[in-house]
Amino acid sequence: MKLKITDVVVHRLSVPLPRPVRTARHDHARADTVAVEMRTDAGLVGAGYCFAFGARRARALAELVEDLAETYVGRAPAPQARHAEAWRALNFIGHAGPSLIALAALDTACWDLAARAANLPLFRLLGGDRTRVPTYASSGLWIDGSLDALLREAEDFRAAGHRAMKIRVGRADPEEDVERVRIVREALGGDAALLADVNQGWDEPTAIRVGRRLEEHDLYWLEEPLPYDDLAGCARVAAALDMRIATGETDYGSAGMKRHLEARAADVLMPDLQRMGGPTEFLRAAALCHAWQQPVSSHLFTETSAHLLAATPNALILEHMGWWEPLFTEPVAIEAGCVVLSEQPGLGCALSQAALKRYKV
Ligand code: SMN
Ligand code: MG
Repeated sequence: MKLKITDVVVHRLSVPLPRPVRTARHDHARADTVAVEMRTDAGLVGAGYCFAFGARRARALAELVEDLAETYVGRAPAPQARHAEAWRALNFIGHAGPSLIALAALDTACWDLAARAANLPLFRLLGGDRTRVPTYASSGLWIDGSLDALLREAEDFRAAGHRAMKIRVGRADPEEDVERVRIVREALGGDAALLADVNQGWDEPTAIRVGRRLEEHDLYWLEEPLPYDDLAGCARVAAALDMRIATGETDYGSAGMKRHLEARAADVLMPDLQRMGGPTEFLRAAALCHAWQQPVSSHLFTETSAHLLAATPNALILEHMGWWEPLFTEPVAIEAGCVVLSEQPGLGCALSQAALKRYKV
């Protein structure tokens, strides 16, 4: 069956966060989201989204999505081919920043469509057959929570089926970071992992000094210790510390991940689906990591990243961020520390029409 994309509907949404995101770098209460429905003449619909913190920034993204959608409409949902054309169209304004973020929504929707057209879940279309991907809870343990709140959230995550979770560090007083990590780590006991994210909040000497204290508390990894583009500094931190260092979420495209690998910036890279420009480049980034014998993780975008990691042999762990769950007809299923992939075609979930109305701006 030859399919044709007939229409791309772009929805501007404001999704309230259950709790404001507070890290060494973020303080936001809403995810300003651009959702895409890619429609075909056969009635199949593919879904994708991208987002920014800030309504006007999201409006700019929506403009770019509308513009790039022209390279998809009237064509077959062949994601590699459409991505290559959109990439060429972006050459002048650049292959980083909002260009790639906007492309990600379309590339995701196109892969969803391709899998639906093949009547396969996306991870099977990509050649995977793992139906469970280890995951960690990320929608909480923010930098500003009280100790009581941290312990309650950790309990809630465990009750939801998680066996790993991420705390944010990088407070003005690093002694408080060490104490908060110690207390949460102790409360979790032996069968749950704790990750810590600095969100670029330290300089190199602080990262090495505080990192040494934190590694006494058995962290699964320490994330983004330095400003994201200080690759040489991050490499020195990774070499100085025994625990895993993860980074990469803030850089763009597989070229960004290549720079990280060449600099040996970290032990694990965590490409962000929208900063990659969608699944096409995410998979290239994962393959580059494979060639460098490095594990790969993910950042946000759990619905899609779960499929990509399920089809990636060097995948380590998936970030579970529940912010966009209200947009979809099906929640992502979690059991015993893993996301369980659906056997439904495509992403296994669709945008909910009621949610598109509720969150419309
Ligand atoms: C993060 C980044 C952007 C928004 C929210 C949270 C954080 C993470 O760095 O890794 O989850
Ligand atoms: Mg992070």
